[in-house]
Amino acid sequence: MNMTSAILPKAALLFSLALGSAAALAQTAAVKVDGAWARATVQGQKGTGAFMSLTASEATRLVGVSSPVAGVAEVHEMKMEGDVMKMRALPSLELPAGKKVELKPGGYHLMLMDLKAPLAKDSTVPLTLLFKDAKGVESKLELKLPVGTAAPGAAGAAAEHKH
Ligand SMILES: [Cu+2]
Repeated sequence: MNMTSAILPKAALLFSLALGSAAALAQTAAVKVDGAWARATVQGQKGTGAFMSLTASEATRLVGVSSPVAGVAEVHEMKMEGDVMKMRALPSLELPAGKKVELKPGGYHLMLMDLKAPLAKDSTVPLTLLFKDAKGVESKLELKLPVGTAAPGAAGAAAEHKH
């Protein structure tokens, strides 16, 4: 437990630095986020995924992601190549106007790597999404994702099922 308290202030500092450097960005992205969550990790695990659905009011692209808990964060795509599930980093993800784009296990996802501490179930993790529109104007979105072992909706459905 001492380890957690030692790591947290550092993460908070990194986060405020990241906010400071991004202060020049004028606007907040007009992108709706639903069902966002990050997958919990165990001690020693260095990478995990974050998932959500994104709906842009005007066509834009997701060009970057960052989090104070991860040394490296990338937009990833996962798909079958023959019999093998492969994962690769995408330079950007198209978000057409009004169309819901799902980031979910087995498909597009946000990859958090070089984790500075395990992501504990039922905690939250800050995440910043960076968008670039057709005119090249950048905007960002600050999120706080719940950490869990399954999508929030799926967990809720499972809980209801017990009654
Ligand atoms: Cu990945």
